[in-house]
Amino acid sequence: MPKKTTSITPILLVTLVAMVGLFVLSLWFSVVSYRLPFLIPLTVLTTLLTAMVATLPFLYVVRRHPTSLVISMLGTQAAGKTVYVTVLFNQLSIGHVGGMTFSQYGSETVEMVHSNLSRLAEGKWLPSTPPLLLFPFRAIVRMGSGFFKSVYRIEIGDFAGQHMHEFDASSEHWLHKTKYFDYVIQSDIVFLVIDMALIVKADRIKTAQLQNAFKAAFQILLEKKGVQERKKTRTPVAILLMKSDLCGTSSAKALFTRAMPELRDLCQNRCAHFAIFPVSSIGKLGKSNSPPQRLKPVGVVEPLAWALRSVEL
Ligand SMILES: Nc1nc2c(ncn2[C@@H]2O[C@H](COP(=O)(O)OP(=O)(O)O)[C@@H](O)[C@H]2O)c(=O)[nH]1
Ligand SMILES: [Mg+2]
Repeated sequence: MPKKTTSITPILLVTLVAMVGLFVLSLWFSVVSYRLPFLIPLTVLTTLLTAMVATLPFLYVVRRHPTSLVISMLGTQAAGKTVYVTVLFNQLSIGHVGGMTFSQYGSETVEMVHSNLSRLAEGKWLPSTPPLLLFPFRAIVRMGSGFFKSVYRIEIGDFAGQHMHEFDASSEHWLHKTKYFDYVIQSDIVFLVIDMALIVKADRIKTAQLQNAFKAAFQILLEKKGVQERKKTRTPVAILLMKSDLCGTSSAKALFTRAMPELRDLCQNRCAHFAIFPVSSIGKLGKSNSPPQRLKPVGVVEPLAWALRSVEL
């Protein structure tokens, strides 16, 4: 369990003292203004004030207690998920980025991020995540400041990802029957991960298959989450256009929309919070398509910042 970020006792004491004070004040007003015509408005006002003073500290405490949020990533194998989470965690731990203050949580996460970064620094890509293994990258994230500060304990589930056949409705191993899909259904935020390498190659058949697969998976997701037809899910859904460096981050969105317009429309129509983000975890490929000597990530933090702001709405 993470440490509580605020002790409740002094805040409760302050609330109690304030409530008693306002009660005495209200009594005094009532006695002093016994025959005055504004006795009732005065009493109402002091009662309202008491309620406000009593509520504010509780809101303050609630906002400072970490809210647990699970973020799931849905995408094909080798779409760039593990590199993305590694680089995201590294970016955030460097300092205050995108309005977020961040600390990795748990030794497994720290070790995994460290060993992944060392490998990338050696100019090697990461080994593919073993099938069926779900690795939770965990962190504490603080957003905002002062009274409006919120604290989240986030978990981003990294999974090997799906083979195309798992996205295929006619397959016995269809994605929605897998354990990982249960994790996606229960998650608070969903990242749909699109491998832009596929779209850049202009492989129309594979792109169309992938779009259909995502649409089917998304519809099952809505159904399992109990979102009625014509209603929108409150779960924030972001489409992450991975490897956008291959086409240029500025044109990735247009390219994706041209390649998968139905997926974009479906998400737009059925999600209360939906956004598309071009992402490049590395910035630019190094020699012979290896990771570059210096990572220059583009757009890795934005999806998380957006998602955390969206869950508040
Ligand atoms: N051009 C480019 N290629 C990437 C990027 N991130 C990952 N890759 C490539 O995608 C492969 C798979 O990445 P990985 O994160 O392991 O995929 P995962 O199976 O979804 O976890 C890597 O070995 C790289 O070849 C990126 O930001 N840009
Ligand atoms: Mg992986």
